[in-house]
Amino acid sequence: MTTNKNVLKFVDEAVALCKPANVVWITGEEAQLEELRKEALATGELIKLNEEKLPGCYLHRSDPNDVARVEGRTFICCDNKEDAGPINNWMDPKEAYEKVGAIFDGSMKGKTMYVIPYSMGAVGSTFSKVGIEVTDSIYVVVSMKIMTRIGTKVLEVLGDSNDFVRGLHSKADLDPEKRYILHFPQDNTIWSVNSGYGGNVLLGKKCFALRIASYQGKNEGWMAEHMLIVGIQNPQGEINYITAAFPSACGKTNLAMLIPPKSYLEKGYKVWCVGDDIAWLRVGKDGRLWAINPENGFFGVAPGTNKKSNPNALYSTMKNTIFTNVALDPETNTVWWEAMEKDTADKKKPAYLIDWKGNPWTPDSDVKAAHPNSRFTAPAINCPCISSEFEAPEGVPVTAIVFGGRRAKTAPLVYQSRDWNSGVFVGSIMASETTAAATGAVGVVRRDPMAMRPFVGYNMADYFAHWIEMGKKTANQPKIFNVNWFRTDDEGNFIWPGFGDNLRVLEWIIKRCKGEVDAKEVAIGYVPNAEDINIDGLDIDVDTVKELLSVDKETWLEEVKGIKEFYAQFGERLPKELADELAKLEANLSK
Ligand code: OXD
Ligand code: MN
Repeated sequence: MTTNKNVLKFVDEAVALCKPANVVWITGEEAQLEELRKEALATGELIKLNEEKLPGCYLHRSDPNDVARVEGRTFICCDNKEDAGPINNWMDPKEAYEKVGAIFDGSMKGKTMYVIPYSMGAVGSTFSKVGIEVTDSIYVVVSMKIMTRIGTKVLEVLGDSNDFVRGLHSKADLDPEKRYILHFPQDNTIWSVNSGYGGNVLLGKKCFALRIASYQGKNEGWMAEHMLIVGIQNPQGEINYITAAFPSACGKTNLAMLIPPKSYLEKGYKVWCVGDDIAWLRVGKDGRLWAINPENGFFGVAPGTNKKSNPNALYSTMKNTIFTNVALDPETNTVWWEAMEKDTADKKKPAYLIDWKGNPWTPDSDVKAAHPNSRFTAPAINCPCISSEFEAPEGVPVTAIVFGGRRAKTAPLVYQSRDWNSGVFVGSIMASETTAAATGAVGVVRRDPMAMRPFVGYNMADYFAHWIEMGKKTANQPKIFNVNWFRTDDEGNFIWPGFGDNLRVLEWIIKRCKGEVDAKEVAIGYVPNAEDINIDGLDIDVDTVKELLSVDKETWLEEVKGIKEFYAQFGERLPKELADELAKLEANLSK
């Protein structure tokens, strides 16, 4: 399929190591993919769903011990430990190749090896990058078809170049003790073994488009970020693009596809989704930051998604989608997950289902029908509000960057940073309660700078420095904000309605960027005057908005202590600009 010597050498080496029975190159043609789906149906790797109700859709169940990203077993393998930094797990590359090479050795005996050429970003765009993933999993092949652009056309664009990311994946025995997700940024290489979970094995996504790409971006002068990209069209037809970084499973897909509140729809507001998880950002000729979504599909969290919370996401899953670890309704041969009952007339859960592990389930069962991190892998073109710029080779210009986390108290509904560097500081101190997207305890507050804690492929302090550098290179900088949709009252109920109503906050953000609205300066930056957040048609009053926007000095002084502890681990490598911002914050709070 190619004469590219570098690609052939990489595949030959993978064959020599994994010793598959045969090798199949993925061309991207539908006939080949259909054959593979049939094979997966025969082995039970995929289950065909109701062709009338969910055409082209399949259910996949991963091993119950393999349902989320494994941050504890994810490593950055670079020569110097200090270059991986204090947040990442580090392994010496030589040791890693030896140790994990022994696990790969013969792992595909009797199996087929699939070679998937793929492009992150539109094929052939100067912003895009090529990867080759070698895998023994049909689930990976058919999912990569949805999440990236694959096949012969990618090899054609690559030509003789050696500029591609080498990805090697084997399910091996799915042994959690021998599960490793390794990144070799200096070699443009990813090794993933003993897992079949999307975030660990669809190597174009977290492994390449964030961990390896963040390293490439640092060296090449651009940024790879864990951000959605959304376009907000006002009644005059003008579209402003916002990128937003929230930790995993904190509502990026919902914000990227939000349906405006009724009064906004009536006025003519529209929302366009460019991406829901990853943005690659570069400085354009006009001095603005431009963003592309390198992905081709959505790997969204299923539970919680329904016709009310995110109709666009739900609609996106109605055809050519792979569901993983959701429940099966055997009567209709369709899928189900928690919160689907919330938008039905009787609000009742189905009487009988097969749960995500394949066991019988009724509403009386004391387990969830779908795994909390069950997913849909859906083509982006299915989304009713997909942006006309989704494939634009140069991407879209960014008006505002928004950071956010899941915080019950501390952070106000929205605030604006004073300038670029204080915005970098705001991103660097992000904290959030953990979710089911990664293994480990759920609901524990941890620092998750720029929502990139699990995804920076090098030292986090150098990553902060790269952000500061990018600010210097960007003549027309976007403004930087922080939002928190998750503030709770004393009874623990969310105060802000969230979902579509978040547009009310985005509207204020855009007005700020255009200098159309004033704000109040407080210790942490600028907060809105409560009257400037449009609450027409909402059940809350101005006093509640004031509460949502309040900044409690004592809570923030505690926060400062946490930030100091967090920063301390970076030692001398922490950019001075951030230390200065922290000192400023502390001084402001002590006034
Ligand atoms: C994801 C994640 O799957 O962040 O997007 O875990
Ligand atoms: Mn993500």
